[in-house]
Amino acid sequence: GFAYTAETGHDSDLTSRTREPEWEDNIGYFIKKKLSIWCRLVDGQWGLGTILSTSGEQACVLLSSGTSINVPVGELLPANPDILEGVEDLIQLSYLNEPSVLHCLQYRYSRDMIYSKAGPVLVAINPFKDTQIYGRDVITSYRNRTASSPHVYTIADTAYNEMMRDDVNQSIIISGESGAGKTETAKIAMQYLAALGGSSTVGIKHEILQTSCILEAFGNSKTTRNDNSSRFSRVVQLATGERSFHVFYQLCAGAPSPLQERLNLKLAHEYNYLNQSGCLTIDGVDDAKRFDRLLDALDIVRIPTEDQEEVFAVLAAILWLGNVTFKVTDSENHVDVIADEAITTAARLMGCTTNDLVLALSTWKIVGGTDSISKKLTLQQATDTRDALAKFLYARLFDWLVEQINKSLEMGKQCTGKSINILDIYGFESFQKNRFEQFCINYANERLQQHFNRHLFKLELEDYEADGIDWTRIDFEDNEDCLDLIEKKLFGILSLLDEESNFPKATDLTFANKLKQHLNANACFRGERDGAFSLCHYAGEVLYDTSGFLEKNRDPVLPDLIQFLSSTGCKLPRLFASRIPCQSPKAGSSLNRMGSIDSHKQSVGAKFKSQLFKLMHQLETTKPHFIRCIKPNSKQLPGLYEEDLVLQQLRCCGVIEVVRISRSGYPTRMPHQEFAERYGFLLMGDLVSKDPLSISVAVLQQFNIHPEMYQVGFTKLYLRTGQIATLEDKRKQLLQSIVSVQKYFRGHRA
Ligand code: AOV
Ligand code: MG
Repeated sequence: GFAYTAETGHDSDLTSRTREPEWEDNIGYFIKKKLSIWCRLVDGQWGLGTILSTSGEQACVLLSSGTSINVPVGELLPANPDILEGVEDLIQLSYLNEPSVLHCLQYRYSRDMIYSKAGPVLVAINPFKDTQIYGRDVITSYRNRTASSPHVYTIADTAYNEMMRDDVNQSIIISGESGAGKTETAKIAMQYLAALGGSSTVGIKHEILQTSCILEAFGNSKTTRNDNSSRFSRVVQLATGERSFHVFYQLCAGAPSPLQERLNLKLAHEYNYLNQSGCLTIDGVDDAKRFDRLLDALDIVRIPTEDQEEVFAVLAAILWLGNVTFKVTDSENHVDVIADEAITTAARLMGCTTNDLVLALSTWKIVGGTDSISKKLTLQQATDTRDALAKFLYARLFDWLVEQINKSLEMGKQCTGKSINILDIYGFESFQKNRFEQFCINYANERLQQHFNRHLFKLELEDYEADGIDWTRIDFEDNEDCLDLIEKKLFGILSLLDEESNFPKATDLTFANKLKQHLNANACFRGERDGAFSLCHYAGEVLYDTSGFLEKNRDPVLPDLIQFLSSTGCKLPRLFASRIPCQSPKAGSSLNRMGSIDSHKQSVGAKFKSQLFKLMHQLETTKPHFIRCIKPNSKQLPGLYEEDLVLQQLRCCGVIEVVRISRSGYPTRMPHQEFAERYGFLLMGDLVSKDPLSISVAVLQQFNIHPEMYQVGFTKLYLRTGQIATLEDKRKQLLQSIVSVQKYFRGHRA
């Protein structure tokens, strides 16, 4: 619709231009009309003011605080007229620059309007407090359409309606940095969808909501950035002030005494995997109570009691494994396992004999043909093996749980055959030091961005095609180049990484050199010094440090250890059954344990890529809806809006880009009728005989709007950015002159 009421002026000489004029060309106009501008201050912040005068490249600016300063013209940007203060959709802003977007979001945030739109995208700013904008009554008013302001509920509602109407699967894609509110947002969306289910699906409703309790207990932990962060591998090592997965503390605090006895459970501080970070509790969280809730949730999702018992046994086994210690037996640092409560309990809980577990943790069995030899491990190797086993057990446990939950939900589903997927995914990251993890995360986001661009492009095209508009003149950006750089089969970053990972003498530095050698000609790539390289992502340039790339790319998980244990007749918990390969360990498995990639084994990078492709494939069959979560401050506090932090996220999640893309075609669309009513009177001559479409065309011609700047559709007029401003200005001038004529006459009558 039409939402352009800005009082902005452009020189009328637009005819020779094919692009929106630089705003600097209009500074004279801003001075004359005393229009607001943004001025970058010495501290880097933006201040509101008006331009008093310019001389050369310098401008004298009167700030709203009352002081006047001299700044280079380049530090000024146009501000939006007051009438656009706090608009619901950033697309409505006449001037789309960073200070304007920041200000608009801040204006809304400070009034508890934490949701805004950026074209088709919902922007959610974490309030870090209870905002009273959720719950049954609010859900009802969104369902009845008595409420319509931007909200997760509108997104969920649209997804549901489109699923029912078009019989197409939907997805809600939620991204943002750690602590931005992705998981909460996903829960809010689920709440709405569950409420939509109505009374016929009460069972499902309850179940779906319970799954987040289970997934959070097993998948989340306290980090310094978020007390309830969605994490995956932090079983064996913790940073100060952080915790391992919630479920460990819940189990230790809340297990009823029979279970406690069976698992030989101690308090959390007695386990090495939990006591190393100096942080065992979270303010305001009662772990024992949470354990009771977890038990209820597991029941509701129909995980049988025996399976629940096994889950807890595996958790306890992991904790006990962490307490297993070694003593050095010779000058070469070879070790024996210390025979104590830790190793015996861990072995019992894992269903194997103490002796087998001791062997698994302290020796390598190298099998060659029919012979096999045992070799003792060094302290480092043994510790790594122990930790790898703990991580593997946990990872497998988590996968199994997810499988069970999905199965259970599947059973309860009243088959419509259609689904709404909710994707809670880490956002683009750019730190001081960016490593393999950031590389993977950003790669995933690059793919999601492409998905997003294509979707947006498609939406636009549909609109244009329906209205008979020639869309070949619309340029859309694509990030194909960057993706290509990462994914190309020959000489892509991932394939070069795999190549180096397989090469025994390779180091991170040789990898970095190889990248430089093959990719330096690529515009998205730049080889830097000290083994670093930078990539031009859609959200900005990121400098990566290659140290650790090779090691992390080699799959560290050691299923052959589990294989060994099962081959000894170990009765591992049943939940591992499907994952244990049935053949016995084969020659060369020791090589795996030294870290190089077996030809049939996928590297971490390759696995990541194939999982990402699977995900994208799944998403492509759905109609996507996007939510970008923003963290307003790094202190997890309400009411605090740190401009720099917000801006950096707006750039990273591409919010500004989104608005730009949405506006890059013909962002102003107005039905001919509406256009004719608003501007028709500007025409000289007779209007009565003309239809709205002809009036539109006549208005455009009279004001010399260049044909590049608009297209005439069957039903609507499509205008490039800024075009309507000229017409608005003329209209305003004419109206003002009419008003002054009227005043003049009224004055004379009096
Ligand atoms: P994340 O999922 O984006 O981080 P969460 O969804 O866990 O972040 O949100 C972090 C915290 O912010 C929550 O525990 C709440 O206290 C608060 N919060 C978020 N959204 C809201 C909201 N709409 N209303 C009130 N409080 C909110 V991570 O999983 O760390 O990337 O890995
Ligand atoms: Mg999360």
